[in-house]
Amino acid sequence: MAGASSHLKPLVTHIYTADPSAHVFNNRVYIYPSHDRETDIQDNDNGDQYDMVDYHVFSMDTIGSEVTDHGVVLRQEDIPWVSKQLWAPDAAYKDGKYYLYFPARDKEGVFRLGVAVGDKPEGPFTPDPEPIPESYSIDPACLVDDDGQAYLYFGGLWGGQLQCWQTGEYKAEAYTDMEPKGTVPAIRPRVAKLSDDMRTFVGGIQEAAIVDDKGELIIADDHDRRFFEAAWVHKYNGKYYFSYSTGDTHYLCYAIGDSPLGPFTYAGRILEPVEGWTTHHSIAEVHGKWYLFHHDSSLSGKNHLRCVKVRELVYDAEGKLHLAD
Ligand code: FUB
Repeated sequence: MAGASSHLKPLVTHIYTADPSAHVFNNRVYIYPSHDRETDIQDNDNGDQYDMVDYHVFSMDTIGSEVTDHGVVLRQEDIPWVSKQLWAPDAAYKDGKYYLYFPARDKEGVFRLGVAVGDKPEGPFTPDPEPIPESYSIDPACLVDDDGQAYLYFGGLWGGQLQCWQTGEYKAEAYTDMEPKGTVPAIRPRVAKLSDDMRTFVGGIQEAAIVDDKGELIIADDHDRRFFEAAWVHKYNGKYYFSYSTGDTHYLCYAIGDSPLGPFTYAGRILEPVEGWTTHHSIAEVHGKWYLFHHDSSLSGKNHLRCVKVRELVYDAEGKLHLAD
């Protein structure tokens, strides 16, 4: 089992990994991370330095046990619509198939979401030849609810281009504004229901509201609480926990709702800033305990060369989340 300070250690050190999406499939823990790589591209607010070209899958019996690297399961060169930047992925299981969701820039430089399908949780995954119709921005995260309905959450500001889609159409000129300012509502994360075959949206894309304890939308200037990227939804005691990164203030926060579509009421921070600019995570129950999977830059000291770590989480009597160690 994990030792007292095992959360300080990267899960793997032979490659750089980030944005871990963790799931238990067939009683085994699977992690779907980004695969960071060396580049000469200088750090910028666009995230150009995150120049990834493939995905690996990792698995282990349980937290603290030996990690298996299943190797490359999807390559940029095998996805016809992609030009660059395979960013944070997620995976889901439904009706005998495994689905790998991923963001990447299309040939026009616009971030879209793709899906690739496999027969096993460790892949390999065969990508659909086109991105998911209507999809945009980054960081897809999939929740398959208890009734079998699947939801895809997504969106990310700045280099993730969510600010370009405020009218429902891509406005390239909004790219450099980065995001609204002042007391107007902050840009909201997106959610869409997935079709039974998990490859298209049904019913359109909705904005998921994150509200304060008075029910007011979080405002644009509230960078300590507004959504930036890294959406993740898990279910606990019948409630939907929407967690996310605040980007430039470097927190992982969460909000709780009664519906998978929101609204979600802000509930606090899960993680204070760690080493490195980005923070991105997932939350999963593994053999009766809950864990936070996240990354930092401690392995390299460089923002774009990150490493995945895992920490235990506990709930208090009110359902609030806390780090266990
Ligand atoms: O890994 C590339 C990007 O950095 C992700 O898509 C964001 O969430 C941030 O972690």
